Amino acid sequence: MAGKAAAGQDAIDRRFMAAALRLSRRNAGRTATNPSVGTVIVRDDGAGPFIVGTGVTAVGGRPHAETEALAEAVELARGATAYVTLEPCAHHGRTPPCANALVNAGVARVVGAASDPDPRVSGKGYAILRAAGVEVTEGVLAREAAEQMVGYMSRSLRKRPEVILKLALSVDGKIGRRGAGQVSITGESARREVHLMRAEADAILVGIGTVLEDDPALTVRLPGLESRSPIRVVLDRHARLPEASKLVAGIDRVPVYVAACEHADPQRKAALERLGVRFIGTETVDSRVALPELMEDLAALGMASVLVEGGAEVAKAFLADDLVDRIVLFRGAVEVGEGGIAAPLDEDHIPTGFRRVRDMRFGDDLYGEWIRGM
Ligand code: AOF
Ligand code: ZN
Repeated sequence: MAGKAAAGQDAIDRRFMAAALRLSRRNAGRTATNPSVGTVIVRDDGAGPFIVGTGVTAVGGRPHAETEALAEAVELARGATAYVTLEPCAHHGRTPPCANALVNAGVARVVGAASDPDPRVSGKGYAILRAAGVEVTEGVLAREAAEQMVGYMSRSLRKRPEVILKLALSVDGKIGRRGAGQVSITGESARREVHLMRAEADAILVGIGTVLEDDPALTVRLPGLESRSPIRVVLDRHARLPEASKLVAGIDRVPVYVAACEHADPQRKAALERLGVRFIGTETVDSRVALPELMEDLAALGMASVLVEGGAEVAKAFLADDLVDRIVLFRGAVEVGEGGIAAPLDEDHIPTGFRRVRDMRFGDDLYGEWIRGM
């Protein structure tokens, strides 16, 4: 294709890939250890392109997106173009390879966004397609796809989850008040946004200080999304987690992991274990839980993204270990005043290497988001 026609096809490809990426978000956070992939199958019989099948990686990770979309398109997939946000798989896992399924369905062209770093796939998916005579275009909206699947990419390539640091700052730069329990810094719509962030993460992490101060439940409490609460992780080197905490109370519905050090009181640990608490990450540095190793442990458990929600010391530790990939700051309109706990960072003190990618407003609260390349 040359000139105008190629440019036209380019625009069409980007449009349908954008649709596939939007679609893939539907199951984000619910497909571990698989990424949530989107597939859109498109035909053009001369009167312009139209969609004949769509699919998203199913909850739990299987079936894969391509299989779902092909099941919808059936015979109409013959001669069509499939837009996939991730290179189609090439391995016989618990499902047959998607690359073969696309070939068998008679798909004429496959447009892919991100390449799959999984060594069982990496390049082989596209190779199967090409060997069967399918036209392949790689890398359409690749950056957007990689950003959307950053957790999966991080877990595959770095053996650790994506770490998102979220902080809510009062107008006077505080994140709470000592001895005051949970202080409301942001309003209702910002709270809903935080719950959405939780729903898309695989784990939420806080320090024991926050648990003792706030007794948070750390669950998703949005109508319809209650079942999407990620596991909860507490940095608690002495295993001080109270048996009567809300975290323990909700343990049957959402697991609680405690990262304690090997010197923690074995009786405390046993008591918590009897209540269902699981212990991880016993490696320590200067008698603190070693965060890089803990992140590796979480990745090994299948966690691709961790939302760090507090408090100040925990945030500082993650920043000091250079483990933060994304920073989200909410700036509320409330003043905390006397006794306030100073925020570990603010909009004017974002570490170097991060770039601002989003600015939003939730009611009276401001939202800023910064990311750093992997
Ligand atoms: C696809 N389409 O929708 C997804 C893919 O355990 P399995 O057999 O499901 O394989 C997991 C791998 O499959 C995962 O590491 C990644 O390479 C790929 N994910 N591939 O063709 C999909 N979710
Ligand atoms: Zn597949």
